[in-house]
Amino acid sequence: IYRRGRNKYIFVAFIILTVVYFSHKTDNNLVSSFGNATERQKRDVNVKRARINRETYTIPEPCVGCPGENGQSVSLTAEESKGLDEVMKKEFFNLRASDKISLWRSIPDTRDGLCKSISYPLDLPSTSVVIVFKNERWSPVLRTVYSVLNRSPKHLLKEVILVDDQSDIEEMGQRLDDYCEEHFGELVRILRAPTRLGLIKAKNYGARNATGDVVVFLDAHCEANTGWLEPLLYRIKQKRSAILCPSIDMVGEQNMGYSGTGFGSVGGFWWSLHFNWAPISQRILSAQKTRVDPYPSPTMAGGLLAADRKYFFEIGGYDDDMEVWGGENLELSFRVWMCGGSLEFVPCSRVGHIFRPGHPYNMTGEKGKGDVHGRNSMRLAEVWMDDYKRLYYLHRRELLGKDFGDVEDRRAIRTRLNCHSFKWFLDNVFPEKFILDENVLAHGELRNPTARLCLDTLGKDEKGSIPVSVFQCQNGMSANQFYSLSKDNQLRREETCAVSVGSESLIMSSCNLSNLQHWTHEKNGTLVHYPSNLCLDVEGVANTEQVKLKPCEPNKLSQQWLFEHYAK
Ligand code: UD2
Ligand code: MN
Repeated sequence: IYRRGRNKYIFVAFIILTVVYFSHKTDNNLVSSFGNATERQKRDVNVKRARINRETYTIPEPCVGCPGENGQSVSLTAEESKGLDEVMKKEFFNLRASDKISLWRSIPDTRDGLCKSISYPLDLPSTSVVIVFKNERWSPVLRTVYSVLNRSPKHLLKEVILVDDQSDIEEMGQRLDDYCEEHFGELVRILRAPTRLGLIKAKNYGARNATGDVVVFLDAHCEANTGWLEPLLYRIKQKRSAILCPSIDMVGEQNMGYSGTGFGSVGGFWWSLHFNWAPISQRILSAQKTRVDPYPSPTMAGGLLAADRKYFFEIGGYDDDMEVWGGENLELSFRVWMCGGSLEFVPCSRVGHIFRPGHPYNMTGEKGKGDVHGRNSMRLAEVWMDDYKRLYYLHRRELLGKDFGDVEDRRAIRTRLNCHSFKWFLDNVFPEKFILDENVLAHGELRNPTARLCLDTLGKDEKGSIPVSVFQCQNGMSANQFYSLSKDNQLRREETCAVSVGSESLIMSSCNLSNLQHWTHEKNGTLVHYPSNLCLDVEGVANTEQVKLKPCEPNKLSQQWLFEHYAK
């Protein structure tokens, strides 16, 4: 009996040693089975330190003394910079710098001091984090995952779901499966899309497979910051129909430096249905009890949001007929507001994101071909914008009459939920939004009939200031020639107003109610810049040149202006 017992112990010890031996061996194999072993080792050098103990869920210390520590930017040696241009052209961010940084790094806590003193109840909804990816790279994806795992309270994070939208990157296949299995077990699930879904359908797919009370979407190149999750969940617990967005911090695409963005913005939109940031209005600020309260925003950028999972689908999830990229963010924004919910920004929740100037994947959809954003936006305009869709088509005239697929199911959501009109949205949620042709004194082309020239942006980017120029009139066919005379007497476009600089020059610059932007359109046809008492004049001005301010002469033909439409 004694001998048999001893044999048993020897046997057990042998098994243990074998297991230990093989698990180490697997580790080494992993290192050498992928590309250049030293590269791989260098890359994963800090992974061990990032590993979570799954039984006790002990959060490891982020790497100390490592590149990129505390969110610092990373510089490359001359050697490492070789061929960087090619990398940037393909990835649109500095993958080399990212690969030098630990998968689990410290970043500055960018929250307002007030946030740190808020204590949230322990009893908050459980969460599934859904991250969709197409051709994203190893280090940013895993850094996203680690930041979520390590900075979310254990009892609130049910799972992280990675949806691979048919990536072409070898290491994001089996190797990622193995890695996640080994390091995270059941906490991280990987779903492989059966066909290329595009990010919109991929998000739906991930969320349909989620089991948490709340679904959080993140892009695959994010870093969740300290305390990011609790304020989102707390607000959803208070208000189930609120969709929440964290404040988006910046991770520099050139050097991976993490920096906080101040708050003071809401989401807006261009009538061309692109997203933009707009200043937070006094109306909203004064409704806040403290400066870190969640506050309403008309729209969102799209990538990062939290919603009650069941509520998200009750109001229609995402439009499964939208392709690849674009439009779904405005569609969900309009919809949640119009159908009785709200969209809110949460200053105390902060998540970094790498904004890339391009996409590492093709933007061609089956139906939208090269213009997926255009077709997706048609669908949203046709379903949600009522007559205001005219302002979208004003910018996208070539889309009029084009096929945008079947939207009956989407329109049925409006009926089923008895949603408000788009006018209600504009009046109640975004009263600051300038409507080009409503409540204005005049709008459309602004012509000088004799010269047959019209005011024209010349297609310049209107995010900054641009000159006030002219071009041959296009008979109302070009959005570049659409100007309005507002009831506040501004000569303006969607976001910019004509203002004088120096004695006779004019630029289009962001609108404010300063009297430098004040114009009067006289009965005699002149446009008088009120503060200088000078007139808009095309004398000696040719196509694509700037118009000037000149002393007013009521009968001078170069000072005669006619809008396409006048209010009755
Ligand atoms: C912004 C949003 C993004 C989405 C998009 C409009 C932020 C920070 N990001 O674009 O989430 O709302 O506007 O549609 O607000 N992907 C796929 N399949 C594809 C294409 C992309 O899975 O066919 C993934 C991609 O790998 C990434 C995510 O979708 O993880 C978002 O794509 P992006 O980062 O290229 O979009 P971004 O940040 O320019
Ligand atoms: Mn992104």
